[in-house]
Amino acid sequence: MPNRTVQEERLRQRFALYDTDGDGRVERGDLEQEARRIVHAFGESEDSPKAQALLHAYPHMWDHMTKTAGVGAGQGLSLEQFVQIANTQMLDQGRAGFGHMLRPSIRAMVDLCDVDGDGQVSPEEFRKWLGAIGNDRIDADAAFRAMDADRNGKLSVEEIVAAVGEYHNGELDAPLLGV
Ligand SMILES: [Ca+2]
Ligand SMILES: [Ca+2]
Ligand SMILES: [Ca+2]
Repeated sequence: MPNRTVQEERLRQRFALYDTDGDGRVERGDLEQEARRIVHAFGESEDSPKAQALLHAYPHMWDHMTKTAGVGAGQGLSLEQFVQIANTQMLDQGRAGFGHMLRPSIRAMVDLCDVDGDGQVSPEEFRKWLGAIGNDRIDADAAFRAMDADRNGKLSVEEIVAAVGEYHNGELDAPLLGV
């Protein structure tokens, strides 16, 4: 049984993360800025292919969300609108719906922190990820274990997509991953 209170609290956290200029509304520009901040935190040049993937994926995810909700492209969302839209999309698309919307951003984040180039995230690379999104106070190893569904010591894109969906459904205690 999904816990609505936990779900809403987590959406609030996501909203606060996205609202980079802190004006109480999330706009496309907030997402562009957040993507740029992450790219810089990884020490990546903005014109590298990996950086470009994230710089495109973030606003694109926003466009998808607002388009699905029938909100005009230039409009920002209030917290209430954001929570309502996200809840509707999760209900309509099932538990993994939210995660799937985030897949291109998750893919781009995996590529940015993938130092050894195996397409997956090692515990070390995961710490780098958390550092880049400024969430380095949590127990990274415990979070990693919780997300590593097949327990092979690496996080695949699919495992991360599933974890984000479960997190927002209140089923998994993992950190907010910044995507
Ligand atoms: Ca804003
Ligand atoms: Ca890797
Ligand atoms: Ca795994």
